[in-house]
Amino acid sequence: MLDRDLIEQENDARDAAHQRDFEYTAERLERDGLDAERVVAEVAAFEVAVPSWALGTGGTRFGRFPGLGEPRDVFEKMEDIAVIHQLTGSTPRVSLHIPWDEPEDVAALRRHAEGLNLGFDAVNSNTFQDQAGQAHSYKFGSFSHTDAAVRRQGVAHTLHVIEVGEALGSGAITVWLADGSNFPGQMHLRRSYERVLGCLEEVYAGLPEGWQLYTEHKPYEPAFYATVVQDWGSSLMLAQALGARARCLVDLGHHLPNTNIELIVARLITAGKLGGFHFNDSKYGDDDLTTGSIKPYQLFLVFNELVDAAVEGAADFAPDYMIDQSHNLKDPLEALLQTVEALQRAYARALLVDREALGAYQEENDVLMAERALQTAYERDVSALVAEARRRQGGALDPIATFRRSGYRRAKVSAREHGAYVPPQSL
Ligand SMILES: [Mn+2]
Repeated sequence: MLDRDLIEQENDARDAAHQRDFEYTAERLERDGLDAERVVAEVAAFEVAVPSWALGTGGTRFGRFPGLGEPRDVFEKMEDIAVIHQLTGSTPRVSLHIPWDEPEDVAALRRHAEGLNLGFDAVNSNTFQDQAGQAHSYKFGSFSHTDAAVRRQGVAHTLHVIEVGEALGSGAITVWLADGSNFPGQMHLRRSYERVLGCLEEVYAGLPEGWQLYTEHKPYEPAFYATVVQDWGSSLMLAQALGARARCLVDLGHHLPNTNIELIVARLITAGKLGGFHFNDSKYGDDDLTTGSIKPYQLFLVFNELVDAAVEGAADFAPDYMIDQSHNLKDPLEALLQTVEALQRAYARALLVDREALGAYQEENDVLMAERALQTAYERDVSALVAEARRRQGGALDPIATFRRSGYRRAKVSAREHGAYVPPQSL
């Protein structure tokens, strides 16, 4: 982990300028009746989980260009996440993927996490790849497979993932299925869905006390004609059929171009079925780019719905925030620091929406002023607010500059010289 003194020194060097920026921001907000301290406190309380698979360089089907000093196993991935948490104060949990992160000694992994001041978020199952020694292939599906033996194998794996998660102190499982077909006629559209529901019912029945099940939809890839859980409608039907502890997970990259994602978020909130998020960004498809890098206004509008629901005390509203990205070109650790900052900024701006005024404009059908209420919040400079929130959490005013100054990656290049870790392609 990083030396605490280094973070302090880096913060001290920026302190005078930061104080001036913060005071100006607070004064500017006060003039509009907004409270900077409230935003700082809310952003400081914001938490997002980091997926274990985002710490190594990702790849595409065409190739992968790994960087040096990347983590070789789940223990080293946890060390990198601990550094992100040190610098941001916002990533206290890791989301594991089984079997990629299958620990030989679960208790040892839990002790390792506790030593790093980390916990475990939702665990993820994998029935989209065949593993060595596996009896049946998922080539033609897992939970939707026509052969009951394949379905039983998929359910048994998912229940095993839950068991591992329970031993680690996790409280949720995310199920994303690659099941689907490439050609019309290949798969019976209704029966394949019914088989998926049947398997999920078995998984749901095996949920430990207090656990949640998240169903994650995705429109296409690897199934290019029809994916069984392809949209939020299918995901909502599953969650509603399963019961109160099943909810929908929204991966921002799992929508067709131009989809209004904030509207989907609003619908799922109304249904009491918004389970959580996989944050990332995309231009064309499931690109898994850095959150907020392509459509920052959309990210703000999503957070606007979340803040609105929280303010109104929407029922069954407690979404779980996770990142799901593939870093093919950037240093993964730096990209994740950038991601946390993008989330904090979007959240801070959403907190600065004048909701009373917005509600009045909506009632009066004052289109321009209603739109401007959102744009005004989006255009505010929240840099000093999120920096202050990070510092109050023990983090860095400038996480990326502090990370670069620390020499952490250089140190890991020699320490992790004999790397064997091959991260997966993007999900
Ligand atoms: Mn995802």
